[in-house]
Amino acid sequence: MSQIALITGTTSGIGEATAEVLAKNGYDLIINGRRKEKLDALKKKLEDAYNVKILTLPFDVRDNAAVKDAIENLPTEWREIDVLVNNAGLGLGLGPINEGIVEDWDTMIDTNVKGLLYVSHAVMPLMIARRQGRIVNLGSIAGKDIYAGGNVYCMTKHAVDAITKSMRIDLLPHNIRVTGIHPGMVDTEFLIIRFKGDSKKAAERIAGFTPLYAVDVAETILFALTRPAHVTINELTVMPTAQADANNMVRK
Ligand code: NDP
Ligand code: 8X3
Repeated sequence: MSQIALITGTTSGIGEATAEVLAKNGYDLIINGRRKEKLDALKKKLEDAYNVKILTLPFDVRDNAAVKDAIENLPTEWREIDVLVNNAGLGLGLGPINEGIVEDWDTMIDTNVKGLLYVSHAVMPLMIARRQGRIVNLGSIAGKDIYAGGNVYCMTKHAVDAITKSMRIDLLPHNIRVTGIHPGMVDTEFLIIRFKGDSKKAAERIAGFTPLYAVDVAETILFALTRPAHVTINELTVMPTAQADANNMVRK
């Protein structure tokens, strides 16, 4: 029987690429994001290309009532979730903390931290009942290092790192394996969103070196998921070759 993976934030970037890589490898998918039309298009694309089933589940991860409702009302055949990929997230702004915008801080904390908790809280009981499951949390190099102007985004990703480690301990008796994935810079819509549509600033951030592409991260996730049952990948940090850490890179 095929495994079922629920991936949050599949309407672009790493989530979309992960959906494609997992579909190609035979997973049936529950795909989430807020942009319903993009979810519908992805469902069609993946069902046409691969022999898998896809359920679209649009909700805002910040809305705990919507998250609970969506998971509690999953059709019976979709309730045995084997894999949860907590991917939905964003950065907003890159500047000194004293110039930060409080609404942006709220959005990042509500999405990257509280959203991940809400979705996990709804899905964990389904995994615990079956004594099996995998949770993959998208952290970042920003959850391992701090860089100038990263402040609140870095804080949210440090929180993801902390909660990933906590989950691993608390879910150990339930046979649920928990993996943190920590990418360096990836060329996705993330950059445009971070700079609020300023494509020049977004391009500058990855100028002069080859960044990661979303598929590179998706394949890293697949690697973690395809280890034998007795092996858990606790975490993987995946970087562009030109980037050593959050603060050191070579640009041409
Ligand atoms: P994208 O902007 O390309 O994708 C983000 C995805 O998250 C979209 O599908 C978006 O869908 C979804 N999303 C955002 N907010 C919500 C919400 N409130 N509810 C549901 N879905 C939401 O970015 P990436 O693919 O680059 O980012 C994915 C993850 O990887 C994030 O957690 C990010 O922090 C992390 N990451 C990114 C790196 C990078 O350099 N790009 C590096 C390291 C980590 P929609 O708008 O339709 O809701
Ligand atoms: C996104 C990567 O280095 O811009 O998480 O923070 S970085």
